[in-house]
Amino acid sequence: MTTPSSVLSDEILGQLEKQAIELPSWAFGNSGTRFKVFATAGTPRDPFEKISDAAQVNRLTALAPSVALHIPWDLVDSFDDLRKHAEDNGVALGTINSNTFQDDDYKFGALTHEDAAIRQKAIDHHFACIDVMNATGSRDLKIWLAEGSNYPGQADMRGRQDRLNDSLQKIYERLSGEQRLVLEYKFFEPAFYHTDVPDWGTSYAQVATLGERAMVCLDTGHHAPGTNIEFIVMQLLRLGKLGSFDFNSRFYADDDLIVGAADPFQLFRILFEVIRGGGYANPDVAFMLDQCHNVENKILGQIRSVLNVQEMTARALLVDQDALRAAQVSGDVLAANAVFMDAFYTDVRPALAQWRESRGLPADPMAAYLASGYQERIEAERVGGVQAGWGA
Ligand code: LRH
Ligand code: MN
Ligand code: MN
Repeated sequence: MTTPSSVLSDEILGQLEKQAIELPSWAFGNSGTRFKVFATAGTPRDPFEKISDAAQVNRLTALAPSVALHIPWDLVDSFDDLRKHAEDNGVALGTINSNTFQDDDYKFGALTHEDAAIRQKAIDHHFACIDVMNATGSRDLKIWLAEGSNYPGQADMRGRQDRLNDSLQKIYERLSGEQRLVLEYKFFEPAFYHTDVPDWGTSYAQVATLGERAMVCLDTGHHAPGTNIEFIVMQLLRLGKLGSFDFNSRFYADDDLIVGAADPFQLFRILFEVIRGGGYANPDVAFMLDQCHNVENKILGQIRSVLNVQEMTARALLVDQDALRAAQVSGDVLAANAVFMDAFYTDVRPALAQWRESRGLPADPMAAYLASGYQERIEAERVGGVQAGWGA
């Protein structure tokens, strides 16, 4: 029988120690579908409480040292105070997400709008986000655009692409120093006929014209069913343009379920290509979650998520690269596939639990959270938690 410690070598554990997964502040707020948002006891009432909850995830797993904010959902009077609160809780403020999808003015577009005044309003919002970044010390401005059209003929797709590039250029020019712009794509929703940034190719075409610090964000839930996402990962890494991941999982559309829940094998294949392409533990490729916990406990949902990423990373690191390469070169199809699958089927959980304990972390972070009393405390203290933002 294999002892847990023999499954993961010191070299692999050394790699795993470098893992950092950013949590989304909105995962801690109430969320739901367009049919119903279920309120949960203990839900944060403000961004400070969201950060406190995120810090629990990091305290128990040492995997989540930063938290992404969404503006205006996470607007506060003083970002210096929020930054200090995060630091006091052992985490940092991370990516700043802009939001041009909840304002009546943006009904027919924001950065692509026909009206220059509305485009400028959307550009100004991004300037305000950059001001926030300057206060929080954030590196990345993440832009996801809800822009598109519902009916053929409704919009001048070509003109919108040109205006988008012009708007992005203005935003990019406002960034300073090490700051980056990451442009997220999504194949549909809320627009159903055409979307202005529907795929990685469009995002790449747009950011490639901006400059070195403009990259693509790959949200795993934003592809048509059946898409080979790991191929896209490979290609963007090859082009040096994979800036960040929004991890989540899905059965149907943009379900925003716990990463690795719907298709663990897909997560393994993605992480394998990240490692193969030099994107692992590489500061240029940020790992983030973009999820909602509609019916499950939010803090536990986030703990489960980062553990899923850690487990699947460990398995991907287990792939015997030399054996795989030899089988590929010799055209041994089944041997190559077997090397791949051997790693995927290795249960790394006992070894990870043992390793966690050796580092002073709980072997079972989920159980440790439940035993900590934190959930009971927030349920007693907090009344009237906020929605994640969707209903706002
Ligand atoms: C859009 C998206 C994008 C938003 C987030 C709340 O579907 O993935 O990243 O900022 O959801
Ligand atoms: Mn996303
Ligand atoms: Mn999404």
